[in-house]
Amino acid sequence: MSIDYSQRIPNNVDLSSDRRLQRALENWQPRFLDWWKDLGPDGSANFDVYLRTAISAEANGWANFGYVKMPEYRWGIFLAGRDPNRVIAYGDNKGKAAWQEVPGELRSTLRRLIVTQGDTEPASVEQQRLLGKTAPSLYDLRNVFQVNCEEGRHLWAMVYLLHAYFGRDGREEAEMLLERHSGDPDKPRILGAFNEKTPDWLSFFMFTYFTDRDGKYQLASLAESGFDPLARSCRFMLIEEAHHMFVGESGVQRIVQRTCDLMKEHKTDDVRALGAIDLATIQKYLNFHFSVSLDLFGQEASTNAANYYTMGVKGRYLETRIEDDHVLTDAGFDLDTVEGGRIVRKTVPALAALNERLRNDYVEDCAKGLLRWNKVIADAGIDFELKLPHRAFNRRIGAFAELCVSPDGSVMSEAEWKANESKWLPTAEDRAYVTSLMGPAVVEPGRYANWIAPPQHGINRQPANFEYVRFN
Ligand code: BYC
Repeated sequence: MSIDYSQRIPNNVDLSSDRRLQRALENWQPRFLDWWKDLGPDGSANFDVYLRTAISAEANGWANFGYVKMPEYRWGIFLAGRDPNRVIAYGDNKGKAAWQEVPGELRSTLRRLIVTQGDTEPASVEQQRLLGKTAPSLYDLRNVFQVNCEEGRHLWAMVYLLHAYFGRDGREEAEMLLERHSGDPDKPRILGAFNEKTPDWLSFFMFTYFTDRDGKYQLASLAESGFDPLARSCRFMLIEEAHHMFVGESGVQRIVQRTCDLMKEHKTDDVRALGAIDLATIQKYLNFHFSVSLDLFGQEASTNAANYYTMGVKGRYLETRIEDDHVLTDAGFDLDTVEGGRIVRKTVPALAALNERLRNDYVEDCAKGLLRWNKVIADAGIDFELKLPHRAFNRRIGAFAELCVSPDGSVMSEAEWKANESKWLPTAEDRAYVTSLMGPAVVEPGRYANWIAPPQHGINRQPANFEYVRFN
């Protein structure tokens, strides 16, 4: 079904045929806008931003580019098309028709997953709300705004499901999504990484590379859900998510490029003296964001994850392409865990290890960007390699949380770890340095801050000096 933009809430779910639901969402809409005004991109309400807006929920030709004032962005409800023959691909309900309504016994489980997913979306907007003040270019400013608007729409996607399928409980949960706030000591966001700060653009690019990539893997698993409206919501969200990860990967790459250019030109490692970010600091930020994002996959051994799978509410990454029985009751899975204070390899029941399996898929994907970043360094003839830290490094969730482990995987005493921490994670001084490079925003079209290289291409093939944001 095509998207109806004539409605107050654009949608492709025939919202006007359900007056009660439409009214309920129209009541939530002003609260969302108030939240956007208070906690969305700071001071941006009057800017004209060159944004893409979805015009169709299919994979090709879905976006339309044009200048939009962000509070007027057409947030709406867009689900990927329905396959009337879709069956559940795994678990106890394998082979049964996908559910169009929520099965009673799965109600609280599904609601909880949808709320956890929904909670991350406004959280990330809150985390990024001040970045516009220090944007390194109009191109980057436009990109953070695009990401923010789409995260806002992802919130709409989950709020629609809560309102449409979970009655009063769902409406209450939708309210709560606007009441918890990132870093709020009394009402924090649900997952750890979404209460961290995103105070500078290196953090932002690392966040969109590593944390949005968790989004990709979680959304892909929920896109396998037996609850078809959730699966279809996530399929469309995944299309939007790809741009966010591109922003992260290319952003880090441009910083690395600039650093390498300066190292070569001035024949020095000391690029801080030249106002750029040294490779060692980039590695520390990478260590932080990777380890915090690994926590988002949950415990290595998780009965929750086993239950989600067996019940058919959350599958594996690309479930239907995996060749096995899709039931997993007899299967084993090899993983690293902790025994007697040491990291040991063990075979555990595959069902219990589904979080770890998804984390493996994620780690493999993360490594690809590093290959590209390292190619920039190698092409400059510089002897340095960015590395993903060991998965046990700096963890708060799961078996490794109890161990002190270095980035190369050595287990050590807490005292030894603390003595080395400043080599592995950004120190207050590193953060102060990176912050000192930020801002004020570079607003001249085609100009870039000193610490980052220009992008290779413009958005929607626009020229290098394109005016992506007009301030009015
Ligand atoms: N922080 O059995 P376990 C995105 C809790 S990002 C705090 O392993 P499970 C985006 C857990 O809730 C994707 N608590 O849990 C990116 C559980 O609590 P209870 C977001 C945590 O359920 C960028 C307990 O520990 N989507 O879209 O298997 C920008 C036991 O753990 C954490 C989703 O996450 C943590 N890191 O796995 C914008 C998908 N980890 O039961 C957006 C939906 C675990 O003891 N969520 N706990 O009270 C899920 O699938 C699961 O909830 C999780 C956790 C994978 C997160």
